[in-house]
Amino acid sequence: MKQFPDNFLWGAATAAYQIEGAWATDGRGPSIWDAFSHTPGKTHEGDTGDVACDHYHRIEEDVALMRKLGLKCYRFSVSWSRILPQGRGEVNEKGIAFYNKLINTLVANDIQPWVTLFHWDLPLALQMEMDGLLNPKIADEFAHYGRLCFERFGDRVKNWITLNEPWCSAFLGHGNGYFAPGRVSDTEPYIAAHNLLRAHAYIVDVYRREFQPAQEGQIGITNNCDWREPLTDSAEDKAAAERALEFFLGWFADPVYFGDYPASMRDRVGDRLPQFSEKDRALLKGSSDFFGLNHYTTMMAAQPKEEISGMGDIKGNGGLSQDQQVALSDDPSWEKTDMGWNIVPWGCRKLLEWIDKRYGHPPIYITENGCAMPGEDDKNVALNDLTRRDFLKGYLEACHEAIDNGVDLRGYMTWSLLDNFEWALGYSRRFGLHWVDYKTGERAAKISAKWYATVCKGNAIDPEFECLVNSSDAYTKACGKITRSA
Ligand code: PNW
Repeated sequence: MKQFPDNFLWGAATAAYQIEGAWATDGRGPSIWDAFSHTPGKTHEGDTGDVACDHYHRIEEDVALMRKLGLKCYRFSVSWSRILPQGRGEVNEKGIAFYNKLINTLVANDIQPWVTLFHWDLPLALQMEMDGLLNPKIADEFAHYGRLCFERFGDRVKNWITLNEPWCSAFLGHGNGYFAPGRVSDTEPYIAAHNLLRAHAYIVDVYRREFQPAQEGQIGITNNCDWREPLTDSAEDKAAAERALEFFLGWFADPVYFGDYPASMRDRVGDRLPQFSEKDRALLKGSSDFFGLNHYTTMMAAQPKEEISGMGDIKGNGGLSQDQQVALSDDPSWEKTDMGWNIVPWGCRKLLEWIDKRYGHPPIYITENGCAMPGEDDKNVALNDLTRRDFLKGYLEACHEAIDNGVDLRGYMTWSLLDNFEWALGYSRRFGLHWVDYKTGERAAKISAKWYATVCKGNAIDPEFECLVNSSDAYTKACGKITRSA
């Protein structure tokens, strides 16, 4: 039995564009992801988020699923262009009403809302009028939008995440062009990242000065990072692995904790890496009340034998390959998910410990971790997802070990509550604890959901439930035991 600390926060996560649908309903304005997914060739089979999981029309049903899981919190994002269709100016009250209804339903069910302000879906108007993240003035637009959210929702929302994975917006959106707005450049990722960091700092400044004293919530940023394990014990490979982590996570977390980019980046990126003004540096340093981490996988890192050129692909180095010069590889013994991502639970523990050490023992929340598994278009395969159950169990055991080793891990939110629109891969990858029939909108709990419910309700990984999940009425049985012992 692996018991978690009292008050450990169990949750599940989603993002607006991936689940809501209703893309042109009730006055919502378009975002860069609407434009991108509607452009031929950009997503798997031309899939879009037009309907997605139709969550916009299924609040009660989806909160009921969360309730059944025993979630203590639910992380979702606000679609900026649903509440500000032009990105600024006129407020769409119907959009506000939708989020009010969601928040009220969560609160009524004792589930804490964790709200991400920006999960990549920039209002299209701001892309068209001012080049989106490339314009330094975008940080002020972020701050205005943040203020609106704090004003309208902050009486009930006490946990805010400014940005989700700015690495993805910067590198996949402006480096290799794999995500919206689909730009390809060796310089723009650094500019987009810089403006996102400034945007984060400005939003936090607004919250801390105007809202936090009365609303008493917390605010932070969520970054994503894989673990990089040195391929050999050589000093070169160890340095390469460290450099890879600095280019991936240090790029975004060093400015937030230390006020500037890692020295390894300054050395290698040179003039293409922007400088922070004194004002921005001061606002950034110490601008996160907690460390939000999305973690999915691990790769081996080594000093390359030959100079690496080019940008790097989606499995890339966690930044521009040509700048980092790190050679990545897989261990042949590792199993992979349907994303091709290696399943390496100990990498999660090592990353948590690396963060703990580098950033001075911050409170950490894992705000995403999960997996896509193959064959799950078939409902039967999906509902018997013992592989996902094992994945989650492995990663949670690693989290437990990190806590034992002194890491201040306070919560874990799995990705994702539902199968959903997996960005450029459309509906071809399924990460959900619940299977979704995209034709009818039907949801069905997978075995992993039933198992995760035992963890959330018991605040523990209890080996007794491993056999129970194989039985047909696992939900009732598993949950029944917890009720009796409580
Ligand atoms: C994250 N990569 O995205 C996002 O926060 C989610 O919206 C997404 O559905 C989930 O992870 C699963 O992919 C990522 O290429 C997308 O390394 C791509 C990468 C990392 C994270």
